[in-house]
Amino acid sequence: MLSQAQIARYHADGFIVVPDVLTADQVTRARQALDAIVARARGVSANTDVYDLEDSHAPERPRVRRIKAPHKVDPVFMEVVRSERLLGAVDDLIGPGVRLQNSKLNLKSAGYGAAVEWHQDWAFYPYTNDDVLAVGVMLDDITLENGPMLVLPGTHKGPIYDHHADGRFCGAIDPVASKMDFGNAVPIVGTAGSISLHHARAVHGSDVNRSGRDRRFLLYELCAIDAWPLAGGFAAYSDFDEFNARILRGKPTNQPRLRDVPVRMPLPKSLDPSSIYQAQKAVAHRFFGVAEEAKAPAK
Ligand SMILES: O=C(O)CCC(=O)C(=O)O
Repeated sequence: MLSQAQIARYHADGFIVVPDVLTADQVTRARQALDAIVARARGVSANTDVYDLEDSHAPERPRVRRIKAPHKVDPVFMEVVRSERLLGAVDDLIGPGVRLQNSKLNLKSAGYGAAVEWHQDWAFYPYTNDDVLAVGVMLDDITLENGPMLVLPGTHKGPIYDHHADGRFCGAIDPVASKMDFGNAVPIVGTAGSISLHHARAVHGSDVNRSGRDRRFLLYELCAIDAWPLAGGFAAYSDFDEFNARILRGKPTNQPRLRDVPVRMPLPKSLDPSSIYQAQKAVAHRFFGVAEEAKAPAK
């Protein structure tokens, strides 16, 4: 599926964008399923197993920032991750054999969609080896204006940064304390139906969507079958049967492959492990803003 140049670029930078992976029909059906799920958020007043709500959400005027595990909510999201072209690209980078850990759909709605502070996915879910990546499926055209994900090239080969605040995991890198230079971050842009693939150790984040266009981004967390969760990842499976049922290609194994990889445990857990947005509120300094419109109404 991928060219040698694309594979080399992924290993050098820690991410690539591949245009036109989904069919137009798949994009349409994924959007329709998403619209139906969001419509059901009317009347919901607090975060659930499905909805992560913006601070400015109100039951009569729903504002959803993330659908949690959409592959469990509508079959189209399982169909998308199983599609030959998508899995072919993943296989070229971490195969043969791949397991789905989880999925999430960040809505980043026009005008207020929440930022995600800088972080490494690996800080949330370290594994026994780092053949672990996330596929981002663009359900809208993503441009510089509507809050694209930003990735720092080469950071997948570096350290795991501190994602703790006051001794507790918060899922964000403090931009002041870390003294990191975010100046050369690369925006992940493309047309609807394109995908990105980023290494679990790559530092990334994204700003508020201040544009007039939604930026719906469907993410799948995927790993080599012989990569075993050390922390975090186990929460995505109810038991060993589900762990194995989530294999998309290849056969189960009980022999993890161990590699010399840097790990910091995401412990003690954040006060709200079910929401990256809530967890990141604990970080001492933010890099990205909060839209005035998105703040919780004064009580
Ligand atoms: O939606 C985005 O731009 C950021 C995605 C991300 O890093 C996450 O949800 O963990």
